[in-house]
Amino acid sequence: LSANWGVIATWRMAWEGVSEAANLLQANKAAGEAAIHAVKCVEDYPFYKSVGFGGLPNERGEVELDAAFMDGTSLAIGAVAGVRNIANPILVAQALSRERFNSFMVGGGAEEWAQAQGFERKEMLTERARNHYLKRKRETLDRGLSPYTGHDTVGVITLDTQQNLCVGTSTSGLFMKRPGRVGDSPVSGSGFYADSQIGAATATGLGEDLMKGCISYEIVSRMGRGMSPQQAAESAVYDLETRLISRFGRAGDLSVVCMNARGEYGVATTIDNFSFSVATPSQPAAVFLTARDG
Ligand code: SD4
Repeated sequence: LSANWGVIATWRMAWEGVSEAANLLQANKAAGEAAIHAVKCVEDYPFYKSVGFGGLPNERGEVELDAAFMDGTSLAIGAVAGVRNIANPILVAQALSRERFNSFMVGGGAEEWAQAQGFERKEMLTERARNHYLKRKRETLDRGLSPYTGHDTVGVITLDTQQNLCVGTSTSGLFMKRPGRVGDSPVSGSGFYADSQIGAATATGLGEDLMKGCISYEIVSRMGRGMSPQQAAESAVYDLETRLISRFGRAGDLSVVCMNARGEYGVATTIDNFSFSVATPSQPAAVFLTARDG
């Protein structure tokens, strides 16, 4: 009997974390441990401008981070939003997922709790991110462009050999966001969802639009009604895009990855260059680039 496991994540930046998670899963480690490990790799890497340390600041120049963790077997969820000076928001989210109450915390309250629990504090704004922020701010103001671009969330789904599915997300959110703005990434059903009996999904793109369709829950729900991961991802993204265009005039960036309890995966996007990282028993850790309608 060959052991089944899998890991899939949004964006190329997750590759290293995905390959390390693959090693853990292959060694029969738990899905939760593997998902947290992969997200933490991305949070810790200083050159990724949209997650954790080195993430871009809000319009006031302060880094505010969102993260979430869901265990698809117990359906436990933990999340933080708008937190500052916390080295690994994903670890706080995971710890909160073990709390019966108060499992989604924001801002100062979340920071106080994390500090009391002994989570590492850290100045998350790097010189590099500050310079990039100042340069981008100048460029967008000079050209009269919308500053609200350039935002990538890491979302990692893991399936372990015991058939448990977990998902973790982490992001610095929308570039030039207002202080206090929260996107889809820490919001259950929008940025992520996992049910070990069915599958899991996670999203990246414009949170304001992803939340209009509770896209991750929608995808899991479609898999639960018998769709393959690819059918579920494609049809859910297509339907939300169509609804947004007809009701609202336009759709922002919507990209998703998902995996079912058998380790089959699906990907869909409305943008040209969405990359994702994946590893399964038959697929060594690799990055793929999707083309729209591709
Ligand atoms: C947000 N969805 O805060 C996140 C950002 C993101 O690719 O994923 N960008 O809206």
